[in-house]
Amino acid sequence: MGRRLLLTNSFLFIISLLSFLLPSLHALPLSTNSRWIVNNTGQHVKLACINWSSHLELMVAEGLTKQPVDVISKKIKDMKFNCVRLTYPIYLATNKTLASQTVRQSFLNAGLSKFILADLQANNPSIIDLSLNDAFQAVVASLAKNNIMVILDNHVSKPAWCCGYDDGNGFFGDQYFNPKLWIKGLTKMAALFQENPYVVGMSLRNELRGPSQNTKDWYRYMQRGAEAVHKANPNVLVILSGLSYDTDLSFLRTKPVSLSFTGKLAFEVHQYSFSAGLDWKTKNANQVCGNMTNNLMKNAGFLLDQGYPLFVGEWSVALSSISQSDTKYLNCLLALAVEHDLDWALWTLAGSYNFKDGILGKNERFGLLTQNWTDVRNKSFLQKISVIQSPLQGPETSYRQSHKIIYHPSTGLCILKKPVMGIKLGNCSESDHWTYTPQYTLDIEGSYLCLKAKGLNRRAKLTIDCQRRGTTWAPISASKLHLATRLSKNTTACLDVDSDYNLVTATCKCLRSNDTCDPGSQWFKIADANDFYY
Ligand SMILES: *[C@@H]1O[C@H](CO)[C@@H](O)[C@H](O)[C@H]1NC(C)=O
Ligand SMILES: *[C@@H]1O[C@H](CO)[C@@H](O)[C@H](O)[C@H]1NC(C)=O
Ligand SMILES: *[C@@H]1O[C@H](CO)[C@@H](O)[C@H](O)[C@H]1NC(C)=O
Ligand SMILES: *[C@@H]1O[C@H](CO)[C@@H](O)[C@H](O)[C@H]1NC(C)=O
Ligand SMILES: *[C@@H]1O[C@H](CO)[C@@H](O)[C@H](O)[C@H]1NC(C)=O
Ligand SMILES: *[C@@H]1O[C@H](CO)[C@@H](O)[C@H](O)[C@H]1NC(C)=O
Ligand SMILES: *[C@@H]1O[C@H](CO)[C@@H](O)[C@H](O)[C@H]1NC(C)=O
Ligand SMILES: *[C@@H]1O[C@H](CO)[C@@H](O)[C@H](O)[C@H]1NC(C)=O
Ligand SMILES: CC(=O)N[C@H]1CO[C@H](CO)[C@@H](O)[C@@H]1O
Repeated sequence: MGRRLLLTNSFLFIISLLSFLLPSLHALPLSTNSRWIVNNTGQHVKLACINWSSHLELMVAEGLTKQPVDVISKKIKDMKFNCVRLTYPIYLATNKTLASQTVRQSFLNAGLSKFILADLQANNPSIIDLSLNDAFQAVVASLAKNNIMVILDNHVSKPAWCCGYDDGNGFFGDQYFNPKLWIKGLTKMAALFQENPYVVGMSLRNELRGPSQNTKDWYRYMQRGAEAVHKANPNVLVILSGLSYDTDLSFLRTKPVSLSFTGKLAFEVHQYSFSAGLDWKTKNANQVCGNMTNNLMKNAGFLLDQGYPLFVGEWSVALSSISQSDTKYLNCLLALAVEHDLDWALWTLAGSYNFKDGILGKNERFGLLTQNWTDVRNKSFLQKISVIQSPLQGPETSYRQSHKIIYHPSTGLCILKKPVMGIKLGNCSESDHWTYTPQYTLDIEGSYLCLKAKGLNRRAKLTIDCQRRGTTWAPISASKLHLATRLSKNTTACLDVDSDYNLVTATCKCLRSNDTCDPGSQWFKIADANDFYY
């Protein structure tokens, strides 16, 4: 067994070495150019990541009992994610006794039966007898081999599911969260992957929270952590999360962080529907959406204007069955993500966990994959988010010329021209170049055509008669996502999509009522897109 271990280890080493020698597809390392993340030729690289956990008690990447690591990596690639937010506990880097245990021992120590080890053996024979530390590296190497970038996310100190308000992992100085040890762990992790260009970023600590959180210590330790990581590995982006479960970075508005380096700093924020309690279920969707958007911009989005990238490191809904209220949240968030072309990581890859809450293979309702990690749970969800997987905008000065797209989050599609003055919903990557004029008309660039309402419950069309009624479109309601036009002196209508995906104008819905009304079919976002990308 010792011999086999040695063999698998050197095999792994060669694989990793090979992957480092290959030129990377993305032209790494990454850096920042104002609010954009760019590659080494200055081109915008948008992070479209998926979370993959490796921070639970076993300290083993989830899913390895279900599928071979390479199969999982390839799946991530096939689903068009370019990056993984890979979570780990700091003890993996600081506690030798723990980290040098083999994966097999970790399962056995948790009292798990031989059956599950048989699954692990069958799917990942080259990993089962690696140390936890090497197994973590094997996962990173597999991702790198498949051209997937990695953001190492320090999720907790003591391995466990995150995040209790007062679980000893929440803030600097808490029972398990020794700041010195944390910096030591970050430094080790940064150094460990120094040679691997695919490790593009380190998110220093997930969801700070709890009774002892305060901004004074946030600056003190985050700045120290950032300097330590940068010193150990100047290639990685340093990503800082806020307070209150990473929903609040508002303190940075008046006091920026002070660091010795530039071009490597980004911020992270999390946004779930459940942060709003039951609001999405019981309150007016336009008001809740307006509220979420304003709060997110006020608490974190302002950083874009300050010239920092903003990474929405956790968001999503229970994909096992998307509820009506979650659909509203999702459409609202997608509109925001398109408008600002945000970087993000979806929560989560895992269809199930190796071992969680005392259950083997526990189902994850938020899992993008099915419980046995073989299929995508909801293909149309994946289709719907495909718009935000590619960059829409960027910093390239030669491509500054931008146009508009008219995005419909509920379908994930955009408004396109079709023959004989018609319009339809279609793939945003084929969008016409729209302009939104100061007179509120929506024109197709380089033509005399503009969007026109023909009457209530009738199809909208293109016209050359752009001075008339029905050709001005104003964003209304608390969400500003309805596009309203005046049909007659006292009739206002909203752009809508009928069940055949035709664009029509209809009575504006759900503007104020406090019911379960879903305005989704009437939500549109007029967003910037650079010619270079779209
Ligand atoms: C980054 O740079 C290379 C050229 O070095 C380019 O071909 C690549 O497509 C760029 N963009 C992205 C998004 O990776
Ligand atoms: C490291 O982990 C071992 C095994 O869980 C534990 O017994 C020990 O107390 C830990 N050491 C430190 C310094 O935390
Ligand atoms: C708006 O957000 C704030 C802060 O999260 C919350 O207290 C308030 O209830 C929300 N109001 C509505 C109408 O959603
Ligand atoms: C799958 O996703 C689509 C698009 O978001 C949604 O309309 C549908 O309800 C989802 N299906 C399930 C079973 O949740
Ligand atoms: C995985 O689950 C799907 C249904 O969710 C089933 O069709 C498939 O056979 C399962 N595959 C394996 C290998 O268990
Ligand atoms: C749009 O087209 C691209 C490229 O062909 C494809 O990857 C994507 O899935 C399409 N999106 C939708 C929503 O159909
Ligand atoms: C305005 O609309 C109402 C019904 O919505 C109608 O009764 C009224 O006659 C209209 N007034 C004018 C001036 O068109
Ligand atoms: C909706 O409910 C909120 C409180 O839940 C209340 O403040 C608001 O006035 C209500 N709006 C309407 C139009 O009833
Ligand atoms: C849906 C879900 O369980 N999300 C969890 C993901 O992890 C964070 C900690 O980073 C928790 O706070 C979320 O509840």
